[in-house]
Order: sequence, then structure tokens, then C-alpha cells
Amino acid sequence: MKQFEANFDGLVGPTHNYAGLSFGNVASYSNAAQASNPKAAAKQGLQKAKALADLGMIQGMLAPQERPDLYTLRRIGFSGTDAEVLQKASQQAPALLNACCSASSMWTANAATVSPSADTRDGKVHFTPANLVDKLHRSIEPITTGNILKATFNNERYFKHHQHLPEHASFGDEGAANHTRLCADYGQAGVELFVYGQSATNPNAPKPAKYPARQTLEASQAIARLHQLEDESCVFIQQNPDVIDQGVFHNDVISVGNQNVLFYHEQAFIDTETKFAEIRNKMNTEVHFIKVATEQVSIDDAVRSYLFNTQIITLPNGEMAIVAPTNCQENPAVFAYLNELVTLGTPIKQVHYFDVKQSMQNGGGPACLRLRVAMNEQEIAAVNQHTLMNDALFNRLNLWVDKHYRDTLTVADLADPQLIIESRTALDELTQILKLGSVYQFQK
Ligand code: SUG
Repeated sequence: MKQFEANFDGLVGPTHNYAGLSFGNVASYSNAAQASNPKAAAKQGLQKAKALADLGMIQGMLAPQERPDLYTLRRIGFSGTDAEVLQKASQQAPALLNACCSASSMWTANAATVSPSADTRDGKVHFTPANLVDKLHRSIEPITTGNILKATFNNERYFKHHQHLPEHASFGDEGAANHTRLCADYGQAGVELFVYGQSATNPNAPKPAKYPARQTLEASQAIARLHQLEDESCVFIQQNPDVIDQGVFHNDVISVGNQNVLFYHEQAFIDTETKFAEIRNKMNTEVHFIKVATEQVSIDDAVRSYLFNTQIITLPNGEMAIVAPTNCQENPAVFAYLNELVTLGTPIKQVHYFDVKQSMQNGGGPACLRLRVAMNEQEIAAVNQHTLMNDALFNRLNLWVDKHYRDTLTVADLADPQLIIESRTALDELTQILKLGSVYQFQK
């Protein structure tokens, strides 16, 4: 049976804005309070998704969430009509209103961790939504994320959906952004690499001094248990706390893998050689470890350009390509590196650049915008087919964005009661386009 790796990109929601909500994410902080362009953001994302579909990749779309999140605002004591709740929150607690308005679910690398059926004991594809407890604005995502995943991968014979991990810092989980799967071929059992920032139960283990480590070892281990992975197919690696303190808030900002390739910065991990030996032992095929040295690309350049927040994809002809943000072209050291990389004789032969600047300004590159799901033909046939990208869906979603999205949004606009009406109208129509049923609270 044929095997594929599908990418499910997050559709950018109508409230995309820059509120500076993510301490430790340099771009989020440095672009705080700028005006955003939700329409352009959504279209940039759609362009990338469509281009991958045109390259012969299986590409899906995951719906955004309902924002402003009036349910959370009511839960924390703001009362009255929708307009009154928004007005009171904006006057009394503007930071909380901002947190309840983020379109951050667009970064579907943080939606969930996914283990393909070739790795799991019951032969199902397992999904666990990330609890995202480290950031208030993200911690309100997992229930709706679970609903959207169930409506997208809507067949219990093939797909197993777990509840997100307990909402406590000990189980801080950021999903696929800290998870990479190495394998000979997508359909063969692989090695799942879990990268964590700190251990919650071992206070003496290294951890960053300045910025938070969002992922714990305990969360990664829980996911491996839930997903029925064998010990022989898991490797747990600690991220280097020094790079977290330089703005590497997820592993996918400093390394990315695909099949038998691991592309990484030399400062990415702790105990690199021991851990790579463990990977080599557990793999049934040779692994290409493509190391980028600090003298080639500094951590600062990696964080600014998102060299490692690229997607490495295997094209239908078997060659690998890198999907990079245009920010990589604009950084001389990184551009020179990428031009050289495709000549080095590694499996990576091409680079494709995409303008995803609206997302980049919040610290989200091409790889943040996608959730990878390796599947065989039967599993792909079991996915909700209305979520899969093709010419018709691309045109339909572009028209939908044109109809419902604003082309400028500032933090001051978030209290506008019209925004929630626009957002709900858009999402209601989207659930019909993607045939999702009722996934949002306002529909229940
Ligand atoms: O969680 N930014 C997101 C970016 C997520 C990137 N994802 C991956 N690396 N996989 C975050 O920090 C910024 C929102 C704001 O500031 O308005 C934000 O949430």
C-alpha cells in the first residue's frame, strides 16, 4: 500500500493580530502592537498550502478557532451581553482580552502530537491535542482543537483521539513542534524523537534561566505511553537551555527531520552524541544528520530567519525539498547556506521560498503552520475529504477570506463587538465548506 505524509495547515483566523503575548518568542515580543492584516495572513497561508498540493503533496486544512473567546471571558467573571463582556474586559483587563482574541491556533504544529499507525501497537493513527499550558492565550485552544481534529480525522476505525494532558506545568505539552519522526519510509515503523525543555520531577536537571521551557519530559513520556509506542522506537532528547534563552521556544525553531534526515543546529540539544548514537541504534536505516555549525549560521540568524522552521518534504519523485520562509532569502548567511546545502549530496535537492511574513511576525514559520500526519492510502481515504486542498477548495477559501476578513486589525479593535459577529459568521460558513458539523461553542 502507498504511504504518504500529509500536511494539515492551520487556516489563519479572522482575529490575527500582534499582541505580544508570547514571552520567550522574540518575534511576538518585538512586533507587539503593530497593525496586522488578517486577510493577507490567511491568503499567504493558503498560497503555501496550495503550492504544496501542486507539488503533488497531500495537503489538508484545519479550521481556526472562535475568537474573541467569550466563554473564557465569562468564566473569569465578565458578564452581560457579548458587547458588554468585551467592553468590560477591555477596560478592566485589556491583557486578558488580548489573550482571548489571539488567532494562535493557526500554528497547527502546536495543535497535537501525532503518531502514525506504523509505530503504534494498535495500528491506529493516534492524536493528542497539546495542552499549551505555558501561555494563557494558547491554553484555551485544546478542547476546540480536539473537536476539529475529530471532525477532520473522523473515522474511529483508523484514528484514535486522546484527551489533552492534565493542565498543569508538570505536563507542559506543545505538540508536534517538539516531536519529529525519523523512518526509512513513511509506512515503516520509525523512531519518534521527543524534545523537551525541562524535567518537572527532577529539579536538578538543567533548565533555561531567562525564558520558559514549555515542554516537559513528563509530558513527552505521557504522550509516548498514550500512543502505544514501544521503548525501542522512542528517543527523548533535552533541548539546550542556552538556546531557549536565545529565543528558541520550540524544537522546530532549531531542528527539523523528515524520513532519514535530521537537519539541526549544532547547539540544538544536550548530550547530542549519546542521543544520536541511540537514534542510530534504534533505526533500521542509515540516518543523515545534517549539522549546521554556529560559524555557518548563528543562533541569532537561525531565530530571525527560521532556517529550521522549514518543512522538509519528500516529493513524489523521491527527492527532498525544503519549504522556507522568504526571510531565509533575506538573511545573507542563511541564504548562502541554503544555496550550498542543495549541492552537498544530501537527500535535500531543492528549496522553495514562501512569503508567510504575517505569521512570521508572531514567530510562526512554514513548519509552525502545519501538522504532519503520515498515513497510508486507506487512512487518507478515511479523512474528511472536504478538508483536503485542491483547486476548488483553494478558490472557495480565498473567496471566503475575501468576504469575511479585515485587511487591518490593531489591538484596539479587539473590543469591537462587530468583530465577534464577523468571526462567527465566517466560521459558521467555514464549517459548512469543510463539513465539520458543530465544532465551536457558539454552534452548540
Ligand atoms: O506559541 N506565537 C506562537 C508561535 C507558535 C510557533 N509555533 C511553532 N514554533 N511550532 C507562540 O509563541 C504570538 C501571539 C501574539 O503575540 O499575538 C504567538 O502566540
